[in-house]
Amino acid sequence: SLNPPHGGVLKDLHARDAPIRAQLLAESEQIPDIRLTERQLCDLELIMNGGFSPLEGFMGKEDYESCVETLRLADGSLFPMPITLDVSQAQIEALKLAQGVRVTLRDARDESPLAILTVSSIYQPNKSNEAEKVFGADDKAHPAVTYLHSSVKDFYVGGTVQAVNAPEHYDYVELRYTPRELRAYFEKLSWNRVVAFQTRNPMHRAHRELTVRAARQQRANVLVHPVVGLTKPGDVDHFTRVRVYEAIIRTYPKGMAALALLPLAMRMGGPREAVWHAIIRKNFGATHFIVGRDHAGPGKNSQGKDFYGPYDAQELVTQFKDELAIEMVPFQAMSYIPEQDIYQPVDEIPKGTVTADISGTELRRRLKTGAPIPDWFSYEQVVKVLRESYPPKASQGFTILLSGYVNSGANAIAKALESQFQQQAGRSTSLLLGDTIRSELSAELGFAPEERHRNLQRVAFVAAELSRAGAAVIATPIAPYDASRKSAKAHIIQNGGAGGGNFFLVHVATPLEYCEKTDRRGVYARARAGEIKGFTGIDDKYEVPEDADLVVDLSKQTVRSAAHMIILLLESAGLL
Ligand code: PPS
Repeated sequence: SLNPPHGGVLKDLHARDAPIRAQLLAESEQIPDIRLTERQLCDLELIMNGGFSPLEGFMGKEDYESCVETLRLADGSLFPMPITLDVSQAQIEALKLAQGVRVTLRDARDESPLAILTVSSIYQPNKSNEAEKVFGADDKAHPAVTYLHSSVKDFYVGGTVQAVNAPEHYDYVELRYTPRELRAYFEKLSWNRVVAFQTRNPMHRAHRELTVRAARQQRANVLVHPVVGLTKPGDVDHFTRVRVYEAIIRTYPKGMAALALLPLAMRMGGPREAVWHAIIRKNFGATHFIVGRDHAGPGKNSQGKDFYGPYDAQELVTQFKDELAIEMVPFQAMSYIPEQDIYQPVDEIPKGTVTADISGTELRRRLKTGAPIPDWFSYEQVVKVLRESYPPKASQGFTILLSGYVNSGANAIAKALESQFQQQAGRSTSLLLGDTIRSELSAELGFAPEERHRNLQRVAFVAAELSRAGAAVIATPIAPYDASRKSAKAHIIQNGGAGGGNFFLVHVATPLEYCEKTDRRGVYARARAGEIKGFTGIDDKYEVPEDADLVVDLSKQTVRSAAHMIILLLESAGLL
């Protein structure tokens, strides 16, 4: 039969509170409420469905202190990760939080009531101590420590919760199983021995081989149980990863493996996190749990050293093995042996054998350049999914900002580029000409510094949206201010594409006299005559960019040659 939950009883609060749910729902509308952060939401979901058994709420002062200092709750049961609900002083006052007070915990996305918390204690954590004890160092290079100091509010409120609604999910609903559902699934298939595999990364053949191997060694089935809550900043997004897992699950021997998604907010807490992960998998019914080398590792600390030793996690899980009652299976690093076309555990490969590996860095490089990713490393379907989410440079969108005086020729260059891009199939091209933006997006704005700034940030917003969708964007506002250009650039890099948007600043450095001399519309004449006030170059500044990727000048070169220089710039960046 299946592995009993941690502490013996599955704390399925939805089932427990079902008989009084209508009453709780009615009460939830009458009492003060707290809107949960993303992380609190993940935690609450697992508190309510029993994934965090034996917890029945957020930790009160005693449990918290005991957990931080001893990895145990106040009653002695093993639970290594503090699960806390942080609030501000202002919230405490506004909600009149005090022992015995009941508050509704709401989903911030749709305001729906999820649970009612009965406050047992309100306390101020020592964050530095929490960082030291739980994560090993009060070092901001650790993502959870940064989170603790910069996002976590100053007080914790502890208390048990009563379940009203599970948080709603709209993605991959069919792959989300509660502990109760997963247990029923295992029961139905007579899966009495289940090896759970934790992951926050795309899976390739080596992962498939090591889990198959673990399953065969243990005569067990495999549960691929990836985290889709919060993982390490910079990870591949879970939408992409789940498509990868769906592809990889089909490569397992028939009937061996199942895929279920875990809405966990990881802390990257290494050894403590590994013990926590084991507890969670036990609650979901697994009997075995694969613990990786540097399991849930946060990377390097501010001294450039790893936060935890490579085997610390495995050692800590082993140390608690009797209490955990879920068997630790050490992750066996696998290497490919081309000669035999098989994967073997690295520690079983005889010295001198030729092996092949592709590192994470090398994989990212190949995705970027579109270089082939061999079948022995991954599966065609997996690579296809990754390439869709991380298109090679040649199919990524980009933004070119042509900045310069009025009548610098930026528009002519933009139109020349548009023709050249249209000649090459593949991307759609968007021209954001200065006057189009002014009439379509910024009609109410004038030319005061703040308004010019706003105008450029709107350009950046639109450009980033289009670039992310794969378009070639050419924008030609004057963009006279350095700080405004820099924030536009930052926005586009941040939002203009999966691996970072592509942005180029081209300074159209046609001199003012030349722009003025060739101005057939007479705008400069009107500015000189004082009919237009605060005109760029006349009585408003143009800050020459120090950070242009390219400088062109139509007093010295033709539109064709300027456009060609831009084409060569894009070509050298791999975009054409
Ligand atoms: S900015 O600084 O980037 O917001 O300027 P931009 O949006 O490119 O607007 C330039 C067009 O507005 C006309 N115009 C002025 N330009 C500069 N300064 C002032 N005070 C000003 N007032 C109006 C300018 O002639 C540009 O029009 P087009 O038709 O594009 O040449």
